Amino acid sequence: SDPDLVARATAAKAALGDKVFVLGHHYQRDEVIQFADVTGDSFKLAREAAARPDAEYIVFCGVHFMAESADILTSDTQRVVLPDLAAGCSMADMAALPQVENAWDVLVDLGVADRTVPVTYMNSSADIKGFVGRHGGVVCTSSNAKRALEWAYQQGEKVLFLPDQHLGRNTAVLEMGFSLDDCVLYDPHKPGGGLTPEQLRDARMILWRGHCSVHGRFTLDSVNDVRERVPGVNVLVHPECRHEVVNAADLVGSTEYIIKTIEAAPAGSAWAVGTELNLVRRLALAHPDKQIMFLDRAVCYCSTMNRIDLPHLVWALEELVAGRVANQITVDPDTAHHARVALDQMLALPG
Ligand code: CIZ
Ligand code: SF4
Repeated sequence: SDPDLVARATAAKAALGDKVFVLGHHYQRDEVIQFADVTGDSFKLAREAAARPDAEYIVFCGVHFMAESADILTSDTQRVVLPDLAAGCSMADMAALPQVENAWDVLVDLGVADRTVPVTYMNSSADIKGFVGRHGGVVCTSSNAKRALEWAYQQGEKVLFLPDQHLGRNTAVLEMGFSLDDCVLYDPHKPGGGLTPEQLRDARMILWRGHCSVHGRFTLDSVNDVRERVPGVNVLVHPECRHEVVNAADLVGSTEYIIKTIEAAPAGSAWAVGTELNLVRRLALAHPDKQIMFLDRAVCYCSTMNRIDLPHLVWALEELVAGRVANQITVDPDTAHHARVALDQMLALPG
């Protein structure tokens, strides 16, 4: 990266000292990750921020919903900064609050809402987490989705799973023994979700029609192709991938699981990894004794994650040095309260 920008970022961090804490999501660019005080997935990062109450400024190198979660979990005196406000998440954007409220109204009209528990993936806006908290539901991550769903099915008979259809389906079918027919896909752009009242009444799992534009790109062909090219390769994918991809993979898990698996892998082993490319490239560089490759031949970064680059980070830090808090992310107190309820419910999950 540009030596002048590296020097400026270093100087700004030094000037701010313990007042600033920089969080770097695993999918961030190398030029940004080098300045992260801690790296992790969105949930780990939000908790790290909350565990540092002395850090007045949390600079979140990640996407918007992650900065919101950090604002919800940190104290009122801590301020969360997102270096580029355009760093959103296409998956989180696929579930807007009015759409989810509409879907709930459909379930109310059918008389099944009181038996339905909403569960939302961490990758959703604070508004959606707040909705879920208001309706007795829970947040989940890709590492505790099964436990969250097991809890939800103790509270009710049906789950409305937001916003990632793939995480919901993969968890229900591959980890909980549901059949594909137990799941229906609710399309927010169609009246009634594009489903008949019978389908909505019978389904145990109502999956929101959302997906990750990065993980959704891996196909069964990507898996077959790499197995042909690299005999003995282990295919390791994130549960945001399509069902047929996860089904064909050898191992599936969260980013933290992917990192631990690669770290523990024997020298000489070969791995095709189906997750964001910045992380896969860093894993390959860190483990030259293992053969680590991207699952697909095409390059796929998360374009919104990549909006946070070194110039944006330098700008955000230098603003703080100048006494200005630019790009602060705040969640209104009422939404934050209910979102916190759903997050705390996740923290209270057994196991
Ligand atoms: O796909 C993502 O954006 C992930 C893995 C987010 C997260 O929870 O860290
Ligand atoms: Fe959203 Fe997918 Fe990017 Fe993660 S990788 S921030 S889920 S678009």
